[in-house]
Amino acid sequence: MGEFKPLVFSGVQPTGNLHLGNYLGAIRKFVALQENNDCMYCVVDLHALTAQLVHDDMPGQIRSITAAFLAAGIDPKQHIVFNQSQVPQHSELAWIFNCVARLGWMNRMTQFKDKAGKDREQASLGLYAYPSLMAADILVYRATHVPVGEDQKQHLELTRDIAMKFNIDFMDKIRPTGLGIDITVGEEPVHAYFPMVEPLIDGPAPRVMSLKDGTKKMSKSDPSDLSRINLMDDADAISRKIRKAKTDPDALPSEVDGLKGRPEADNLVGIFAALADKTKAEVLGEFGGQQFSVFKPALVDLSIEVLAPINAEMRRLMADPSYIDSVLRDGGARARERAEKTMNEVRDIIGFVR
Ligand code: AQP
Repeated sequence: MGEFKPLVFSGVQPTGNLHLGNYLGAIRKFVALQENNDCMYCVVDLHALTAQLVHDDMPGQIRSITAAFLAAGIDPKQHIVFNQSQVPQHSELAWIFNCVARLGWMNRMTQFKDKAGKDREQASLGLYAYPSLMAADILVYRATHVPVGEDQKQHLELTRDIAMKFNIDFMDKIRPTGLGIDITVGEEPVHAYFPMVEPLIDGPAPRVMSLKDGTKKMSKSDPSDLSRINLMDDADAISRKIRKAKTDPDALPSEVDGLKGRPEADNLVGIFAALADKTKAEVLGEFGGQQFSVFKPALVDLSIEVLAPINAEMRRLMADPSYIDSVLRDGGARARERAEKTMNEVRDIIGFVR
């Protein structure tokens, strides 16, 4: 039995303002993981076309996500920071995965159902095939660990299904190449070319909810700007949004169980816990029995303390687009080299003449 070399990969779409959900659910985990892992962080610009085909300022959006990665503390020299469109191998592998994935699997994707809305006939083929491109983004590097928010869990299960089917269907072709590794999936021994990726979803805020509705996730595409805290919001905006955040009339409970059935309270406590690097129980230990009139100002202060330095650094970096572009070019070149190695192996496994 062998093991795949550990590699962390994740991506963020350049579709609008990054918010606290993207930061706590994804980017902050990216930073923590770089301590002990080889990491690749990607601005997934091809995915952005599934949300909207024509963007007013695509270069600006790509640079702002890159600036957020760097401002949060990702080291682009030690690790790889790049934008997806610089590595055409993602799209090539996605096509192969379109032929591996089954329609029945794709039809179960809840994010497609949510994003396509009622008029599915008008949704693009790209939106439907998005999870197959996401599988390719990860597997073109044979990445093993993927830090994401909870909303991406189903897409990562699909990535595992695609990897498993490829490994099984091509097992007899993989074995003679010597490129595969013997692993067990559940009870089943598999000679695998692609690893079974592990999602990294845990933490106190795997799903940050809207400030206006504790049952909806905080999202870039929510039409109400009051629903989210953007990483580019200044202190006044952060304060206004938290003060206006929906709550209920009761005091905070002293135990985590008391948050059940109180989605807005649960969300604000979760945000506080994540920002303070504490558990919800610890936060309630401090604020249990207090009214929101006490808790909200403390949350405002903490949010500003954590976000202000990131905000300032993002602004500084955004003022120097040529530096950001050089980071992406350098990362793109290093990513292409790795991706081309995988694609040559995949081409050989499939039997394409080259
Ligand atoms: N509310 C959230 N809580 C925790 N994590 C979240 N993520 C997104 N929203 C939350 C995580 O952020 C990473 C990047 O997401 P993305 O931009 O690639 O796509 P998304 O999940 O579709 O994000 P948005 O903000 O909700 O965008 P729109 O409105 O365009 O759909 C992912 O790891 C995601 O899990």
